[in-house]
Amino acid sequence: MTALAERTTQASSLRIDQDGAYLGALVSGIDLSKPVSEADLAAIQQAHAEYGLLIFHDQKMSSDDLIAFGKRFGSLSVHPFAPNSGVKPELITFRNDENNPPFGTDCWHSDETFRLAPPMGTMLRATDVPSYGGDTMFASMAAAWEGLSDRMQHFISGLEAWHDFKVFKPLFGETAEGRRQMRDYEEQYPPALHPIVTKHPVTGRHVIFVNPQFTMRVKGMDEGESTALLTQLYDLVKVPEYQYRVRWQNNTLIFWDNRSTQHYAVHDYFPKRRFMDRVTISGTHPLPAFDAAEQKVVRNKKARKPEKFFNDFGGHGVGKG
Ligand SMILES: O=C(O)CCC(=O)C(=O)O
Ligand SMILES: [Fe+2]
Repeated sequence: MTALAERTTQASSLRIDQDGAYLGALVSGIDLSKPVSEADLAAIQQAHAEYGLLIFHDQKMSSDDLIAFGKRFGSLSVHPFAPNSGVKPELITFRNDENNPPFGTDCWHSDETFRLAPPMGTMLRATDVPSYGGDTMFASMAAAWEGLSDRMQHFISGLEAWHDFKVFKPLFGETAEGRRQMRDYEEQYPPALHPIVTKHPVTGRHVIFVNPQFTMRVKGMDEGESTALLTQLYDLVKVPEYQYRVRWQNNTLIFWDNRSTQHYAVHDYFPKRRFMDRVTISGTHPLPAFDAAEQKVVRNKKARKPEKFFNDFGGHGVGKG
């Protein structure tokens, strides 16, 4: 039994066993359809931050039980673009089969980083999954930070990047009404500026907080620099040592720490059926691990332009013939 589980009450049969080198732990000895004790809850909360991903197998429970368990960790948020059950908007219902191929999740990401305060964690439970295929991959972005050279760590310290909901924009369609709706969402969810290196609020570990699904651009860099740097940081999820792969069974529930991990839903099962329920726990603004770099530190210096350039835009000024 791990030290974490020992911290729970004598009566508890909770077990938490680390299952991956840098993230992932199996949680057993608990029935999530029943109320969870405060002591077990505290142990789960700590393990969630420490291992980044918790896997609970054989959890026969209703969607109301899932909602109730999620609410023990904070308020549940409603996803503006994911399918929900209507009656319970905080419950996302993925119902993928031959008539409804999955959309937008076969891309590495942390959930909803287009929000100023992205979720602290997400719970996903399999209700009907294929006997093989449809795994979910995870990567520890704390391990990714720790694996960088001192030089690279130094280079990205204090940088910030813009995130937005770009991946969902095709959902609006190329009609006047679609464009109008998209503008409404753009008002509601303006681009969010997050530190590239965050500090985990529980563990204090540093985390690389950019992802290809939502991150747009590094603040203060030109497009070429930004793309090169982001591509390099995105590629860190591909390092096998930082990964963990969830193999689903019906009634498996997982709970990931959205502040320190990225995930990717492997789309190799279509046209088979894969049904999942999800709840998302609200989070807070990501904490910077370092003070934001001053703009002049990251200013483009590849060719010093004469001061005049900044006034007349190199001949491209408005109203010039
Ligand atoms: O379907 C999955 O395995 C994960 C989907 C996903 O990205 C999510 O629920 O946040
Ligand atoms: Fe996701």
